[in-house]
Amino acid sequence: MNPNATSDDPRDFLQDQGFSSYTAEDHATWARLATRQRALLEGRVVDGFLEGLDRLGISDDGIPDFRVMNERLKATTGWEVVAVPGLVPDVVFFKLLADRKFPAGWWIRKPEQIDYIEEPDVFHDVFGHVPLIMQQVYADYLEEYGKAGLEAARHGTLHRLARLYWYTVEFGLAQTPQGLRIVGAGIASSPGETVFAVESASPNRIAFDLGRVMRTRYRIDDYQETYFVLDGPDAWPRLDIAQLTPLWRALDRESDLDPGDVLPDDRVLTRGSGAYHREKAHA
Ligand code: HBI
Ligand code: FE
Repeated sequence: MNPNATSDDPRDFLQDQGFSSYTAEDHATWARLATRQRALLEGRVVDGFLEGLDRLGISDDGIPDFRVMNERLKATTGWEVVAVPGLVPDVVFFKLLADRKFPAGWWIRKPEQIDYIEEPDVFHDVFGHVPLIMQQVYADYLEEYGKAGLEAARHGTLHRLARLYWYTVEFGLAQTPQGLRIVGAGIASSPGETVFAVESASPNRIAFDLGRVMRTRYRIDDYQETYFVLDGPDAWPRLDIAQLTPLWRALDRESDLDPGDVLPDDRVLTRGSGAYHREKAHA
């Protein structure tokens, strides 16, 4: 898929978005996804997300032009979206984030894949991820995540960073004065999970704790059994390298947790019924 799979130089993976090559069908796919998602997100996503979409000029009409979006993004938080062909190696991903560059797939799913794709496309990456990068605290968190990732690569603790990303950037929720809201891009770009994560009685919703999250395995094949909830829409954790190293050392003495586990020390906001995954397992 990429020109040089063993390279850890980000420059080997960057491409041009090729904005003028999108077809009318490509733009129509974006329009269908964005229109549906924006309606579902109203009242379920943090306000900053919808503000970010508007301030970036991300519309329901068609795929955004990265050049236009980047002018606004750079002026606001100093970030930039760069086009990549698909998943890039972990170290490349971390280097880009540490340099305030967000890698986004430039391609878009085909109409027959409208609800399921295996690799992130421009809809997931741009509609799902980029709006919150207009918020300073989130922009700083992502940069710190990239720097922590480079450190984790040296310590052999990449899996802990991947879990943190999964349970915050992809599948995070946040407590807000208006109630529970979505902050994760994996939720915000999925119609089914947008409703499930906020409203279903099935999943656990547990107050975010850095060490707890780094111990917890996740499922990539279905909705999450547990969501971790930030204490506010801006309550992204600080990732201080000096504190992460001893944390990783302590976690190595503890067992990993399964996605549905609930511990006596957890601050449980909703104890899930587990019904959704139980029914699937017996189907
Ligand atoms: N590459 N393009 C892209 N997008 C991602 O979200 C991504 C990636 N490479 C690695 C990765 N994510 C994660 O596994 C890291 O957070 C560990
Ligand atoms: Fe993603």
